[in-house]
Amino acid sequence: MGELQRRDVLAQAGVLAGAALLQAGAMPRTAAAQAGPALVVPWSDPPEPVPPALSGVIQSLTPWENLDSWITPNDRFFAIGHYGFPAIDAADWRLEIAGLIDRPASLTLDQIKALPRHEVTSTIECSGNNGLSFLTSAIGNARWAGTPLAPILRAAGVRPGAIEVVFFAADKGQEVLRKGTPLELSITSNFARSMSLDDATDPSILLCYEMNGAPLPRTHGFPVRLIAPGWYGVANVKWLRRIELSAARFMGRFMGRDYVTVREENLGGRTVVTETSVGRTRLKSAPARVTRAAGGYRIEGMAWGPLPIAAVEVRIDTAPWVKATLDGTQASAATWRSWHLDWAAAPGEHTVTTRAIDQGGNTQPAMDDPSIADKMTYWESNGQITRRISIT
Ligand SMILES: Nc1nc2c(c(=O)[nH]1)N[C@H]1C(S)=C(S)[C@@H](COP(=O)(O)O)O[C@H]1N2
Ligand SMILES: [Mo]
Repeated sequence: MGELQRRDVLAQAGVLAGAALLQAGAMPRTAAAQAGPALVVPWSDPPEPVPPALSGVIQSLTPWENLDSWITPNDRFFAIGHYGFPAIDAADWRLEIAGLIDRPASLTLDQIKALPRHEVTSTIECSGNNGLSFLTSAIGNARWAGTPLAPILRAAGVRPGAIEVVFFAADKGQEVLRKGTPLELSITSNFARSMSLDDATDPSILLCYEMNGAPLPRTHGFPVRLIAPGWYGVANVKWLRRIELSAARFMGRFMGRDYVTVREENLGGRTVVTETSVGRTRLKSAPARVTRAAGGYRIEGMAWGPLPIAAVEVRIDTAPWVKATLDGTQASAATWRSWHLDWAAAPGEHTVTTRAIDQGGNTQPAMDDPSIADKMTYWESNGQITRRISIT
C-alpha cells in the first residue's frame, strides 16, 4: 500500500510538470476516485518470462499492473536494443547529414540544442507487442524534446532525385545473408531504418535529446534519437549517427528482412502473400489492470492509434460490450488515452477483452478478423486483447 501511494504522489508530480499533461489528463488516481484505498488484483495470465537469449535485447518491461501514470517514468520505460545499448561520449559525437544534398553537415550536440526547441508527448509501442508470448507491455508514453528534422534537411539543400532518408545509428552487429548456402555473405552493419523523403520531412519528426525533462538516457538513445510520432517503435532510431539522402530505396535488415509483416491473403479464392515493412501504429487498446477498493472493482486501461480515440468498449466473459469512460481529453493522436470502467465483479474466473474505436469510425480488429488471422508474423499485432483474472 505504502508503495502504491508513494507512486501515486510521484505520478502526480510528473503530471503537474507540464501544462500539456494536465490538459491530456493522467490516469484517474484510483485511491481518490474510489471509496478508500485501492489494491491491484493481478491478472492470472502473466506474460512468459523473456527468454534468456533475448534478455539483453529487451529491457525494463514493466508489467501492466504497475502502470499508474499517463506519462511513463524513464526508469519504467521499456527499452529495445538489437545490437546492445552503446554508451556514447557526447564530446566526440557528431551527427552527419550526407548523401544527395548540396551542403553536407556535421552537427555537435550543442549545435542541435541551439536550434528551435520543440516538445511532443508521444506513445511508443514496439511492433512486436502482444505478438510474442513474453511481450505484453512494450509500450510507453513520454514527453520528448528536440528540434524538428525538416528544417535541417531543407537547409542542407536536398538535391533532385533524392527519394529516401536513411537513419543510421551507432549500434552495429554481424548479419549473415543466405545463411548455410554456398552464397553465404557475412556483413557488419549498423542499425538503420529509412523513410520516404515525404514521410521524413513531416514537421512532427524530431531529433530528440530529452525524455521527460532529463537528457535522453543511454538505453533510450543518448545523445540523439529520432522521434517519429505515429510510427511503431522501430522507426524511432536511437543513437543516431548519420542521416543520408539517397536515390535508392533502403532495404537493410530492419526495413526489408526483419520487421516485415507477412500476410497470406485470400483474394477471391486465390492466395496472395504480401510482405510489408512495419510502419505506422495501428488502432489498439489494452486492459492495464484491475483495482479493488471498498467501492468495488475498477478496470483501467489504455487505447491508442493513428487517429484520436472515440470510444473504448469492454467485454466481460461473453457479456455484451460495455462502454468505458475515457479519462481527460486527448490533445493529439500521438498519445495513448486512458480509460476506466467500474465493475461489479462476481467471484470466480473471468476474461476481460477490450476494443478501441477511433474518430474515423474504425474498430480495433478481433483476433479472428482477416487482418489479424491472415498474419503469419508477430509484428503489428493489434488484435483485441483478452486477459484472465480470478476474483475471490
Ligand atoms: N539504434 C537503434 N534504434 C532503435 C532500436 C535499436 O535496436 N537500435 N530498436 C528499435 C525498436 S525495435 C524499438 S521498439 C524502439 C524502442 O524504443 P525505446 O527503447 O526507447 O523504448 O527503439 C527502436 N530504435
Ligand atoms: Mo520494436
